Amino acid sequence: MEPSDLERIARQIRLRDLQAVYEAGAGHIGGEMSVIDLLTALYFRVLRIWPDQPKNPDRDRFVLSKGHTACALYVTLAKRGFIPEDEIHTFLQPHSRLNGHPNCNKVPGVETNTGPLGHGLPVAVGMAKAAKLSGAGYHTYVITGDGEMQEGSNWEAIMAAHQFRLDNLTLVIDHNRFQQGAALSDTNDVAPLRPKLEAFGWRVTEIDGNNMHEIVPALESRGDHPHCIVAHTNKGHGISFMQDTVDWHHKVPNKEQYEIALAELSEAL
Ligand SMILES: Cc1ncc(C[n+]2csc(CCOP(=O)(O)OP(=O)(O)O)c2C)c(N)n1
Ligand SMILES: [Mg+2]
Repeated sequence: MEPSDLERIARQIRLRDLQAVYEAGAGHIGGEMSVIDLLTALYFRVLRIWPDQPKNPDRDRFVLSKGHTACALYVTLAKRGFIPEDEIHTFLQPHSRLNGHPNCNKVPGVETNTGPLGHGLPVAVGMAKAAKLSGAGYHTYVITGDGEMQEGSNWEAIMAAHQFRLDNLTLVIDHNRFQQGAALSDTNDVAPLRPKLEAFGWRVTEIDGNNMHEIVPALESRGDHPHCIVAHTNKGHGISFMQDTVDWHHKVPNKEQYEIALAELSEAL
């Protein structure tokens, strides 16, 4: 699929995500809008996956470590055919399998449970190491938040990935410059990320993480080391009044805000 097709799909996913968060009255809309272009490129171009065989052993592995943005993953999985599209209406409802954080025992296509930050990358290192041990050809991708990179467990995993020579692992950091209720720079500022990852022996690519023309080649790039993509994104991307403010980590739009956001995203379709 070409970048222009991917951009169209990402706009549709953004719109459905907004509707789902508004209907459910909860979600993490800012970090969902920042990560949707990355999810779209992965699921509609890069990942070797078969929605009718979610456990096929040859599938590429993908871990959404920033599990609070589960709704964006559900909408993407539904659009790709892993779950019915009309199931998105059940997001956060009693007895729904679409919980606030992804559960691999309930939702086909979810590789591992996430939500407690700082665990997805260590698990992904295990998946990539397992492929090395067994000779499997799959590639492992993981997306973390930038606030999430404050968790020390990530840095242990980063050291291990280098030690294990995991050239079959790609870490994407959704660098939207905000975490929960604060700017990254006002809390525990892990930026700049590139020199830190390079010092740990990783190959690093920096991209505009809301631009398909930069996302696709970065995700498809292969080399001799574990690969980190520092994806510069905008928290709330696509919705003017949400973009780049600290307010929209998990705030839910009121009716008036919803209609403005809906109009902006629909216009882009
Ligand atoms: C271990 C842990 N501590 C705290 C939280 C609560 N929490 C949920 S999201 C979040 C901020 C995450 O920021 P970031 O990783 O930058 O995500 P994004 O900006 O992409 O939403 C926090 C502190 C959590 N889920 N797990
Ligand atoms: Mg962030």
